[in-house]
Amino acid sequence: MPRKTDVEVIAFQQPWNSIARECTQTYGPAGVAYVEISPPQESIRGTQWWTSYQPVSYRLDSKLGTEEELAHMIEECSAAGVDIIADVVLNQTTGVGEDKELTGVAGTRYNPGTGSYPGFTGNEGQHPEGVNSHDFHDYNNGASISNYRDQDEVQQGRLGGMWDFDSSSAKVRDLQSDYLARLYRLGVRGFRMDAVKHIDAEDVKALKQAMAKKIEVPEQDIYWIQEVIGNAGEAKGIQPSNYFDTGTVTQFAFAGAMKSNVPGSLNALSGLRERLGDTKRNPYAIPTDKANVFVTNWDTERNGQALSYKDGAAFALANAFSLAYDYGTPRLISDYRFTDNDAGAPGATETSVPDVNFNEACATNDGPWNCEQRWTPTRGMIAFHNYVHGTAVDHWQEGADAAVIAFSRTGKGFIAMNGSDEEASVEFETSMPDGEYCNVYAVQDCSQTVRVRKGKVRTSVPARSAVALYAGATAKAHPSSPVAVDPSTPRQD
Ligand SMILES: [Ca+2]
Repeated sequence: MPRKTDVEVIAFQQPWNSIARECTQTYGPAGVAYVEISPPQESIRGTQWWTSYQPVSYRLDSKLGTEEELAHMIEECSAAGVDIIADVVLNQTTGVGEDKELTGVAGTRYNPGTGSYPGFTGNEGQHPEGVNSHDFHDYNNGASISNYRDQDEVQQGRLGGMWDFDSSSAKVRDLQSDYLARLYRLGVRGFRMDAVKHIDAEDVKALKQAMAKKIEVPEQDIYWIQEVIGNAGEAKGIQPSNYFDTGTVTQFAFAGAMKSNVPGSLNALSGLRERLGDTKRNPYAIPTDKANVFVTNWDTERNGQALSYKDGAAFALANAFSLAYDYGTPRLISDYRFTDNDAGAPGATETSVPDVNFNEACATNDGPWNCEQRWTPTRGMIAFHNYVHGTAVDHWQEGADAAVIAFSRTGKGFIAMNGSDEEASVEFETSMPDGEYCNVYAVQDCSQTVRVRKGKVRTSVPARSAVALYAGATAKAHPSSPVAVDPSTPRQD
């Protein structure tokens, strides 16, 4: 059984020391391949989470930890079999503000009025002066983006009033590829490229080439996940297909499909892979090998366009679908409770986020951290995903209720999902071999098993829950667990 494949978890706004321990305790044993960290570079001060998206220098000294702690986390995670993906913010720096010296979280000075950011310097002493107003676009006298049908405006205008790097400049490219190369040399093995649709695809290509040259790794071997939205109402030049050459692309339409159809109309997810992935059919499609697939991220859980932890059991069910189905690279999130959209991580100050002891934070399902990485269905479905990797979806079936579906992964896995509010008695066919298997969605100690007899599964699926089986999880072969259900798991209601 493969220990890991391609599963990614966003450790949103979590300190490096906390992530390091969670790699050993949870991510590694659970079979997570990558943990995506929030931006590691120095940013503006403030308690809000979005301060991480307003960088002021290339110092690896952020609210989440120091460069030393970052390096230590990368080492610890790597030893646990988990690679780190860094969130990288290259489109913009801070909002344009008053002509006044301010300091970032690590003490670097900048002036948001004049556009002076002396902390953006090269790795080898080049560009010692940092960047100034000439290194930013000056589109339409510094106007903010308003017309998303105009490619130049989206890519050269200011995003919400923030200074927009001139990505076509040789100096900016040298600085930015230096930063990426430095992260790579520290051991970072993936890059989540923030706001890439706001950077011209040709500039993105040139940047990746420059990075590849510096680290002497072929471009196609450098893992980039690019944030592109794929809104059909926007300019052609900012659509996902423009960025396929430089890596995978975020598939927001998958999150939209989850929001629309989970839990009540799971049957409408039939053929989703073709609808979202077949570029011959849909000009905004993202082929499976280019699609980064998620139920939510930190933006969509705040703008109402996706399910989130607030949806409890339905959210767990949607995450299970993303891991059981065969489309794209799955990306989960580990986040915290919020009512105020701006609120930073629990206990965040202007300059730091306090260390989290996940053993304590995840001992209940109503604490300030949601602990999705520890939920029993998350662990079970990651193992399922890794086990069935490379097989196709077959035996797609629908129950009498539109909220009940089942499908198999050829010869290796079976899932029946019930999004309705009533328990469902089901009988489905499967391509799995006959036998008795652990229901890994419901329990992690194999205390619940389901039989496949003559190619059929006859069972009952609780409301807003699932029965998930894979051929590697039998009473004999299943790894032991001291608990049936992790205490952080949301209730099934
Ligand atoms: Ca831009």
